[in-house]
Amino acid sequence: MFKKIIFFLTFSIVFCNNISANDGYNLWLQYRFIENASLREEYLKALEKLSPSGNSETINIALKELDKGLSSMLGSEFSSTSTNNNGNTLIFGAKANLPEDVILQLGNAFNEINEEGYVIRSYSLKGKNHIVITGNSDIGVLYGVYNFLKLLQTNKSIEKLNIIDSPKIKVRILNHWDNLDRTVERGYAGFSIWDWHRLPDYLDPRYTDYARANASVGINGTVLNNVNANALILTPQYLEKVEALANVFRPYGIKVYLTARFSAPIEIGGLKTADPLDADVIKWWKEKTTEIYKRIPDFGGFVVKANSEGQPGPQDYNRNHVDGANMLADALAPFNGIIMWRAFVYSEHDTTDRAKQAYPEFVPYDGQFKDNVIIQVKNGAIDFQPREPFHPMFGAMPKTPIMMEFQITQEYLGFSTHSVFLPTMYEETLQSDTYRKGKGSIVAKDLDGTLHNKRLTGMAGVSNIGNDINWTGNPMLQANWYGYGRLAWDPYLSAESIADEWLRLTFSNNKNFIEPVKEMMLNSREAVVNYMTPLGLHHIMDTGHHYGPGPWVSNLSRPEWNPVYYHKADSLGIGFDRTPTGSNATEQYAPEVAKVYNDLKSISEKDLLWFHHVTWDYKLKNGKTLWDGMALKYQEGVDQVASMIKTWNQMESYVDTERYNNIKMLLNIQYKEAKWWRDACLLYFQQYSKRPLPEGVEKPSQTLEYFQSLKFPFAPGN
Ligand code: GCW
Repeated sequence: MFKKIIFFLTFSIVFCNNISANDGYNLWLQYRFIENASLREEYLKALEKLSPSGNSETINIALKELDKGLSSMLGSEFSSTSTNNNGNTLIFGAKANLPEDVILQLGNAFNEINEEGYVIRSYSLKGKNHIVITGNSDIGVLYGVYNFLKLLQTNKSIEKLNIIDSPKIKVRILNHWDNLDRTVERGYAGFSIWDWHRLPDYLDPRYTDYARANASVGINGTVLNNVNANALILTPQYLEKVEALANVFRPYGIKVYLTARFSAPIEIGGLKTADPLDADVIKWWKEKTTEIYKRIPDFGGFVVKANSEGQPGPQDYNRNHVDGANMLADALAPFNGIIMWRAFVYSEHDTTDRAKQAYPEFVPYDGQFKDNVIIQVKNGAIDFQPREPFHPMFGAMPKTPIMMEFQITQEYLGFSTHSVFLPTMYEETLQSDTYRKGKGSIVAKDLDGTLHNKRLTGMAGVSNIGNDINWTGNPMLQANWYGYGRLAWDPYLSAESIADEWLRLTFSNNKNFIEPVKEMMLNSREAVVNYMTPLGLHHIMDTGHHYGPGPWVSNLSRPEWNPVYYHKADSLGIGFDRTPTGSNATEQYAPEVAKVYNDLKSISEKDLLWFHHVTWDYKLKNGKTLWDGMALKYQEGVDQVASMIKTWNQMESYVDTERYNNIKMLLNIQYKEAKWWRDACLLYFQQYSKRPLPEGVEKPSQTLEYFQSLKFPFAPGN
């Protein structure tokens, strides 16, 4: 008996270790051993020798990654140091470093890719079958290598390869809302990964792993600090630390950017003003920029949040966004740096409809910004809600580069406890038709420059990364970092393909796992919309931290800080009238779009209460009254989470115990909170609708007073 136990324990330790311990740190770069022997054989045969061309740090990283990935997937039979000159070879390097006979195999391919693109091609020479991974730059090669490894990770054939791919967007960047004290604004995965105190001398290996993960999905920039900026980041004491990070990231093709606090000339420069037209201010920024480039020759540039939520900006001096952005752009231009000027302007002055604020501050100035300015626009006109119609600025500034700002961290979507797959939401915005140049003028085309022929293009994602061991506070949410990166590379990708690929890389290639979990992911965003803000409701989260429901909040000093401002529930009905009978925000869209939004017959019910105030008895398309339909949507959201749990509970045998349990516990919290949202919102709105809950909707477990009494003084991310 004793022997049996010993045997069992040894067996478990030796053979089951992999399955039980996986903290998620390796993200989608799991490189699981390929169990299928014939597939492994095929790969081994094709990879008898690795042959790097060029000797930059980037090419060494590519070699190390291949070694790591292939040894782990193919086991001890694979040798990265084989000198077998007669074997089938994987050769990788930039065009400039490839041997002539290999270049000949590539024909026109180099003309079809841009500076960061790559080519993966099979070819035969002297009776051997080789594969070449190449590009116009070493970074292109590195991207190619990651994509080649992905083929093996997803068990694809590598026999007749001919892959040509380039990023469609130039600036593919993460925005960290990280503060110098390591707190993270709207961060739900622990503290900041930047250990400012120990930088520059202590280089946490996480910095390298961060760069590696980003490079593997094509992200090529990072803004290290919060848009609610601290000017100290621009002082020598911090620039030295920024420089150390830039040195780590450089060989991975990642540029460093910083946020620039507009009042920095006063705060750290000793000037009396930050007026963008003041000669001393202009000089200060030029000198500051020069100082930065001395340390970081490939510094990317600045992001600026100006005149929004109390941040300083050019309007403090009666100047406008053009004056502010162009002044900084001039300072950066000699070094090829760019200014990402945010359009999230949310000032105290216009309270008729917050959704309308940005458009008049920017659109009339189209064509006046310098070439190295790009306007960074959130996906919707309010603020990262579970569902927002696309921002009317997309497509509306033909002469001004416009970049997307998506939020990867889930400020309004349940924090990192809720498993919401965001690429579905990103896809919805990217595919939205602006009609600015007729039908088919989708947002993605404004972003990749093809709609209006723009040179500078970009996409920013507000990071969900923290110092949690699994990076994102929930292994499922790694998919949002991954998916964001993939869409920044190619904004036309489908959320479905991203989910499929991510699941294979991260967990398993088994279709009994992939199919149900993929479906669960693809439905998860609609679920959160349903249990939080169905039918176009928005911004009804609790004050400040935005955790949980707070539709009753009405006591904050500015009208548009209060949820009641957004839902406008009264005895007659609910919703924000943004049509010509209301705020007329719809006039900011192309006429074709405005027409659809204005008309109750044509508007999608998903956006109904965003644009219309309708009566409680308004008939929905399914014949139900608005009240009944809304209540049923809340219930549907709860039921969707229940079904996510059911799906996940059947996946135990495909996932390591650690991640399985981790996700399971989080889904259970999500379920509890979905019910909380449903009950609190329905009880609150019921005071106005004065109608009973329809059949099929569960009775609330608590009173409205109870829900209103809940307080969360230490909710994270605030
Ligand atoms: O969504 C709001 C957030 C703020 C954030 C702001 C912004 C960084 O509540 O925390 O500030 O947006 O995007 O600037």
